[in-house]
Amino acid sequence: MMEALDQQAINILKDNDRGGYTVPTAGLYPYQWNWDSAFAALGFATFDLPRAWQEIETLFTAQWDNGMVPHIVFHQPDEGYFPGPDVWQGKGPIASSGISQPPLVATFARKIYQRDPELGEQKLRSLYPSLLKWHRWYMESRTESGAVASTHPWESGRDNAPDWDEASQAIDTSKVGEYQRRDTSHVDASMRPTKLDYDRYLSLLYFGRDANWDEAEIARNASFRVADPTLTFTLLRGHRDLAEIGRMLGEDVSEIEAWIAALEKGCMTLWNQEIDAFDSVNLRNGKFAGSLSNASFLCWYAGIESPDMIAHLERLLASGHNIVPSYDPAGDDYDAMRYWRGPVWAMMNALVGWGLEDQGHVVLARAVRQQTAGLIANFGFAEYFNADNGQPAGGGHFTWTASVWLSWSLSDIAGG
Ligand code: 2M8
Repeated sequence: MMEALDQQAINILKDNDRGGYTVPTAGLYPYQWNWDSAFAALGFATFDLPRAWQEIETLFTAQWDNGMVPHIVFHQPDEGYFPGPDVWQGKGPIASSGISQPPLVATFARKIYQRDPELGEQKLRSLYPSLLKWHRWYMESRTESGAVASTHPWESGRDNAPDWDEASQAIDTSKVGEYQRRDTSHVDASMRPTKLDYDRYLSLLYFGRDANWDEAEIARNASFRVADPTLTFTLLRGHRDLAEIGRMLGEDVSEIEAWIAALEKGCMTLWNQEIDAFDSVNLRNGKFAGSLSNASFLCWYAGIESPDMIAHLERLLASGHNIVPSYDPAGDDYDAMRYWRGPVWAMMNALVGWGLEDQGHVVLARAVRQQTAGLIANFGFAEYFNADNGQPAGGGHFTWTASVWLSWSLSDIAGG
């Protein structure tokens, strides 16, 4: 049975391959997404290394002159997704959105390199300047008060997380006008963001676009700017891996070492003593969101220890919920089925689990891995899973869930 699941996962990646890049799932997400592609590359690396590298190379063909790597690359027009390229009007060499997404690529490229160092070194030598430029863009344009700022809920990748609720109240939606959503024609509306969420997403998009995606103008005047654990922890971890890559290539990595030191200190600005957890901060008024999310548990992935976060994870494990829920089931805004407000995401579990493994928390790492394997084995390769009962939710036949299955060798542990 487990071999059958391995084969299913391979088939999902092959089915979602559009020639050089992979869509997250057909229909709902018909383009190339940034952090989804990082996972796709890891998945491909288990059976087709050249195709794994190609995924990353294709993503970087969309890199902007300022270093930003967009969150969506619109390779082929598709009426099935909104908002598309005509709405975003990105400024890169090919049609794209105007914001980025959590930078997983340096870390995952290093993992892929380790499978074949000879091919890997050749690939990394040509990718290294582009990776460096992207990380530098994050440090220069987005690092504020120590941590990394998200300019749009879509940039953090956790679209409708409770983290943004308070900060989003400042977004003026009065001029958004009429538009036609496409997502709710693919999946049930109860599993997706609300109409108010979408009005806000569009208002922020229009602001950035009308500012010609000028970072300084967005930093000064956009109504939304939130320091976020997803971006901060993934960038810190990405810097560590980029520095290792640079050393392997014989580069001077002192600039990256300074970034690591800055973010090690800066990520502590996300520590909210009221909930004893890493949290998001609204940079417009300094308020914490008060949200324990699955991104709070990315501290180990970033190489940051925290006994309090261990205690939270143990509490969640003991609570009987599926772990790791995207929002604390004990919190007021918990919704077991609605996207980033409760459900479990296999790809976030992988980041949390790999962080725990790296930091030597083997028992907890095994628990996260085992639960992730169980969810997929029982409920399939869903986009995400109900945190109360494991029911599959959102899109199916999903690239990053298949990639997690393959790259975390979940067939070795499922049912065990
Ligand atoms: C979701 O976000 C997109 C917008 O970027 C959407 O809802 O249309 C998020 O889960 C995001 O993290 C993910 O990268 C994307 C594709 O899987 O879908």
